[in-house]
Amino acid sequence: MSMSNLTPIPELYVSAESAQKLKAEAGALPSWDLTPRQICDLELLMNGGFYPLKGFLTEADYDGVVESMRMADGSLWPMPITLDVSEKFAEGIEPGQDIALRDQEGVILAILSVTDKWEPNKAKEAENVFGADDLAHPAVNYLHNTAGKIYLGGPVTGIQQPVHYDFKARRDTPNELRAYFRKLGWRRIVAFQTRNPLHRAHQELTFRAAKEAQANLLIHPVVGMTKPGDVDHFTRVRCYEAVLDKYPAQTTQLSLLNLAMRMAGPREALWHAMIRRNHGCTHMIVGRDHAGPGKNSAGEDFYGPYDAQDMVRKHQDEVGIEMVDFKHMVYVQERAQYEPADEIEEGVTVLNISGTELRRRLAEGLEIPDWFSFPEVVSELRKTRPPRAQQGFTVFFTGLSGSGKSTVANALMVKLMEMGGRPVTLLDGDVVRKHLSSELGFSKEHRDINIKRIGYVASEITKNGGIAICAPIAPYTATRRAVREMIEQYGAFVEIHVATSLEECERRDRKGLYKLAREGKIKEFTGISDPYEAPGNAELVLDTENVEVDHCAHQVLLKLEAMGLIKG
Ligand code: PPS
Repeated sequence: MSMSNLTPIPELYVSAESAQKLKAEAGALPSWDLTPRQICDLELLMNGGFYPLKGFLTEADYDGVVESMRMADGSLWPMPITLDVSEKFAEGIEPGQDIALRDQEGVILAILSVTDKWEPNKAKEAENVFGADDLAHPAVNYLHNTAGKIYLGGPVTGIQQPVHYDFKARRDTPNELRAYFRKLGWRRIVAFQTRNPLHRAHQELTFRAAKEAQANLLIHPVVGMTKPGDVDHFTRVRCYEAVLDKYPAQTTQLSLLNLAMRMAGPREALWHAMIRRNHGCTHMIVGRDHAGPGKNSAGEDFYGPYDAQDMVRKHQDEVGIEMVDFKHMVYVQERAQYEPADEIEEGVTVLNISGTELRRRLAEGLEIPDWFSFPEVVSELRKTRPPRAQQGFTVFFTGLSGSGKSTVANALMVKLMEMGGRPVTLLDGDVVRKHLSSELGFSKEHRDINIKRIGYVASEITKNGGIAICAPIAPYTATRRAVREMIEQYGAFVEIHVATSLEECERRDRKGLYKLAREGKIKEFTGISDPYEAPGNAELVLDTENVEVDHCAHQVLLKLEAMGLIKG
């Protein structure tokens, strides 16, 4: 790239005046409601973050990018930026047509002039771009299970930026950052890409990297979409702001990047480097296993630890950004300071706290020493991840009709209320069917809808720090798993199989339903004329035969205590 790192970069926006006019005209076009990931991609396309792209990839560009990281004209680009749509939507669209791209509230952000429409070979895209067609990779999973079947490509005309309500002052377009660097006279700028909270080691390594490159530092965290399970960006930005104060004044800037990461390791690192170049940076720190997605389905790493560094090093001249090695910093107890791990002599005491250990300490409310992180950062993390005994959670009873789910669930609720501390809600099968699912019957489809509604309410309760106790039959394993996944984003999911046998339930027949079911007067009755798939991985299995209700509820309390969810 011949242009200086600080001259303006081409954007895809039209003038404010034309935007007004286009927007009015675009109302009549077929319109596509962008997904959250597509909104991230579109923002960076329009503001020059994805320069030299001028729109969503055409088929020829896509083929080249997937095959060899080169577009049809030979220019380097490692990541397919494609507009995936449903088959149904694609049926009505032909090349030559314009479509309006809308955000999730329906605001028109851009116009796509469609030149290409095709069905991609997703298995090939997965193999080439992500290294394996393995659903354990979050982007491969997205490709097969979330993305639409058809891709549309063509140039984009930008009308307006996606709206953000959070941290507005910390969001900068490439040209805003370039102008800022120009104004401050910054010529050499090292970018630090991150999706995690920064601790002291990161602060030390980034500062050292900037010093060694005789450059200023840009902390450039991703706030668009990161790896599922990461600390949410609201918390992280409050942490970054606290860390920003620790750098010498005027050396360092913080700016938020609305990127949707793919966790594509080497290709992703190169993509990150190009994006940082577009934002006016001259250097970028690349670490071990940069943008790695974790383990594949065979339990091995998707990429080699230095693949990302090799990739960026190989292309850095062509991109116009220099890679800076990420120095692994460790705390040397004797000297009470951080030092690069490869410069430390034998015999000194090196301290470290792994990510897993940090999460354990947060979950259990244990000490996190000052040498490891800044107190302000720890306090933000503690607010978001309070100890387990203060977090919300869900207890999910499952079992046959008449197994005793409701009785034990009621006893548990009373005991938890007696202990106090968190609000408790009981979502009993019968209660739910009265208030949430009164229109539903007992077909597989209706049972699934019913359980997913319960799961949704329980996940909201869990998110807000309460205790949800659910007691439906929930006969299907896959549906219970879906509910577990929904809830585990926010807190623990404790599945309890009330394993009273069918014979015993039928013998008790408390509601007289089994008799009616046997007579064929109730259809699709669980255990008689409809299946019950017993859980294989429940946290607890309760046998209620010849056991007091009180004792069953007590067993649940002991389990909750062992999991750290309540204090004994
Ligand atoms: S499910 O499968 O989880 O959606 O069922 P659930 O919402 O828990 O509702 C079960 C209660 O509905 C009564 N009932 C039936 N159960 C099973 N199969 C059929 N066909 C049926 N028809 C009515 C029954 O009283 C269940 O209550 P519990 O408390 O489980 O005995």
